[in-house]
Amino acid sequence: MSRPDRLLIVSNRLPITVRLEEGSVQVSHSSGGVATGLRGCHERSEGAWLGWPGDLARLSSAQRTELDRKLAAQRIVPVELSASEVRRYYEGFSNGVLWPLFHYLLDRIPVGASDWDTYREVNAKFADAIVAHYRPGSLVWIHDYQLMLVPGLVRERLPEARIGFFLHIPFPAPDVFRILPWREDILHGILGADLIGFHTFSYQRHFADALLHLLGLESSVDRAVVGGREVRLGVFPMGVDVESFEKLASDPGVQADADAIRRDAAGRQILLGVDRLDYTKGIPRRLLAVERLLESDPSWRDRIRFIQLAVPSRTKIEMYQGFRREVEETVGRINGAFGTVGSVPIHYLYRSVSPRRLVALYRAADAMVVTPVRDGMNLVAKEFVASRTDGDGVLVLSELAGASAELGEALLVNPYDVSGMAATLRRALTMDATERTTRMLNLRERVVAQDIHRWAGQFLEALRQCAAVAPARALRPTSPERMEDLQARLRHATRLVLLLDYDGTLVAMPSAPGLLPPDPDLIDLLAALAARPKTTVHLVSGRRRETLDRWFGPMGLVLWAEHGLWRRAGADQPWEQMASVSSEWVSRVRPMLEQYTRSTPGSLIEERSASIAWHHRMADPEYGSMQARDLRSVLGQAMSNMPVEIVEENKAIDLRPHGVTRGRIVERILKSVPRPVTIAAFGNDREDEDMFRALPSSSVAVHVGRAASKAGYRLPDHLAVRAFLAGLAGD
Ligand code: ADQ
Repeated sequence: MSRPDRLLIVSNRLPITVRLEEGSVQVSHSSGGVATGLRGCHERSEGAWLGWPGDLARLSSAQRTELDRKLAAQRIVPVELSASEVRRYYEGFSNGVLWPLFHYLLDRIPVGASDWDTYREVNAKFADAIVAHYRPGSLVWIHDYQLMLVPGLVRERLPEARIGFFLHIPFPAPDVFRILPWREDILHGILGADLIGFHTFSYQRHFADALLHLLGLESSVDRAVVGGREVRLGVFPMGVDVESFEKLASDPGVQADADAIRRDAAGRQILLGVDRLDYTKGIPRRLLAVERLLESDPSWRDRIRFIQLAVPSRTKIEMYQGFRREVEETVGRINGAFGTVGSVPIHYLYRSVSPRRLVALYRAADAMVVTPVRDGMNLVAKEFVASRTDGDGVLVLSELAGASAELGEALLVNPYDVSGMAATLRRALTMDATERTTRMLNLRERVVAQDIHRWAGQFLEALRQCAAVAPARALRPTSPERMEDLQARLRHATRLVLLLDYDGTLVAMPSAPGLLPPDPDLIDLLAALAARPKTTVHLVSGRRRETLDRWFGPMGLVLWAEHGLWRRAGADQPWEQMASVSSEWVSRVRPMLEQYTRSTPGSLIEERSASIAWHHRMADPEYGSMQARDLRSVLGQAMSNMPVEIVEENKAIDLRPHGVTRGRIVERILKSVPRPVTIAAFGNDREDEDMFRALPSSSVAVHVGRAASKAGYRLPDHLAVRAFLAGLAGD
C-alpha cells in the first residue's frame, strides 16, 4: 500500500470483543477475515473504526468509562444499539430477510417479516457517526449487507466524501433481488458510494443488471453515472492472512496436534468440514453425501472419519435453532446406522476452536469439504490451502461459492447433487499423490498471491484513484473564466483545426437518427467559422454521406461520414473511402436486427454503406434497454469471429467494421496539416473519447455533457458549444 490516508472503516461488528474479567473490562482483538485484513490499514491510518461493540448494558458506569478510554486509545468508535434495535435491524432484517434472500433461499424468509424501518433508522445512526468523525480528505470504507443504506445517507450530507462499499455476500440475480419490496431504496443506498466492490464478476454483473432493470440506469462494464457522479464497480476477491496460517502450519506444537488427530483416526482417512452453523453452508446435504458414500461400499465404514466443526452462529434466531436440530438429528441417524462399538463415522463438534487447533485440523485432513449452497466467497477453503505448506490435501469445493471462481484446481461440486458429491468424495479419497500435489501447488500459488492484505490494498488504491479521476466537481462544467482563456488561446492560434462532432455536440441528442437537421443559425455559425483565416472546420459524424451532403454539401467544411470511413475534403471534392472494409456481414446481421425491431415498438434500424445500427431511443426505456442487452449478447456470440465492432451507446447498438474509429481521423489530419497547429476537438460520447485520446498534448479536448471524459474542458450542452464557437467566429 502506498501513502496512508485517514481511513474510516465502518462495519456492523467492531473487530474487538469486550469481556469482564474480575470486574475489569478487557478488550481483545477478534480474529477472522475482515478484522485481520483491515487491522493493518486501521493502525497505519489516523482514522477510526466504527461499529457495534456488542451488548454493553451489563457494564457499570465506571466500567463504561474504562471501556471508552480503551476504545479511544485504539481509535475505535462504538455505535451503540438498543436490544430492540439489535433484534429488529440485525436479527430481523439483516439476518432474517437480506441474508436468505441474497443467498437465494427464499423459503427461509419468515412470512410477515418486516423491520425495514429499524434497518433504516440504524443505518442512519451509522451515517451520523461517520459524519461526526469525518474530516475533509478522509476515505470512508463501509462494509456489507447490514449497512447498504449508509453510503447514500452519507453522500447526502457529505457530497465530496470519497466512499467505498464492499459487499461480502453474493449479489443475487435481478429476478431474486426484485422480490425485496425496498429494492430501489437499497440500490440508491449503495449507489451513494464512489466505488462498489464485489468478490466476483458475476455479483458485479447482477448488480449492474439490477440497476438497469429496476432503476433504468445503464452502466458500462465497470461504471455508472448517477446524477452526474461517476460510480465505479469493481471485483476484489477477498483472501486470507496467508502469513499467519503458514506460521501456524510450521509451528511444531501445531504439527504435533495434527499428528495426534491422525493417530486418533487410527488409519482412517479424514474428511473435514468447518463452518459457521448456517443453512447456507450446505451441511445437511454434505452429511447425506457422506452417508451415500458409506452406503455405496460398506468397506468405507472403517476407512473414513468425517469431522464436522460447526461454530455456533446467530443462536437467537429461531430459524437457526431449528436448523441446528436438523443437522444434529441427521448426524445421529447416520452414526446410528453406520457406527460400530468402537467408533462412529461422523465426529460433530458444535463449538469454536482456536486458530492453532483449526490449522492442526486443516493439516490433518485428507480432504477438506466445503459445500455451501451459496457463499459470497468462503474463506475456509482458502485457509485450508494457506495451511497446506506441505502441498498435500484435496479441496472439494462448491461451485456456488465465490471462491470457485478462483480455485479451479479444487474438485468442484454441485452442492445440491448428493450423489455427485458422494462420487467426488470417493475421487478425493482415492486421488494419487502426484495429482494431489499438482492441484494443491497450483491452488497455493493463487491463494498466496491474493492474500487479505493485497485485497484491502487494492480496494483502497482503487478508491483513491476513482477520487482522482472523477471527483464530483470534475464532472461540472469548466468555469467561464477558463473557457474565456481557452477562447483567447484558440483565437490567437497560428493555424486552427476545429474537429466538431454533430449529434449531441452541435445539436441536441436526437430521438431517432435523421430527425435533427441543422437549423439556419448553425449553418451560419459553421460558415463563419470556415471563413476565419487559417481555420479548417472538420465535421465528424456517424451518419451517411448522403445526409451530410444534403445538410452541409456546398459549405467549405471537411466532412467525415460513418465515423471516418468516408471523407470529403471540400465542396468541390469527391467522397473518398478511407479504409477498405467488407460489408458482407451486414446482410447476415440485418435479419437479427429486424427481429428485434419487430418485437420492440419504437425501435428502428439505420443502415449505412458499411455499417448498421439498431436504435431504441423512442422505445419504452426499460423494455428498450432490456431488449438492447439481449440483442447485444446475441450479437456478441454471433459476430465473435467477424471483423466487426459492436458499440453500445446513446440508446443504440452500432455495428461497424473493425478499425474505423474517430482516433484514425485525428491521425490522418496530423499527417497532412502543416505545423504549428492547434487542434480543438468537441464531442459528447465514447466515440469522441477515441478522438480525444489520439490528440497530441498541445491540442484541446472539450467534452459536452456530464459523462466521464478524458477531456480537459467541459461544456454543459450543445447551446454552450454554439455560444463558445460564436465567440470564436465573431472576433
Ligand atoms: P462467513 O459466512 O462467516 O463470511 P467464511 O468466509 O467461511 O464465512 O468465514 C468463516 C470464518 O469463520 C473463517 O475464517 C473460519 O476459519 C472461521 N470458522 C468457521 N468455523 C469455525 C470454528 N468452528 N472455529 C473457529 N473458527 C471457525 C462472510 C461471507 C463469506 C465471505 C466472508 C468474507 O458469508 O462468503 O467469504 O464474509 O467476505
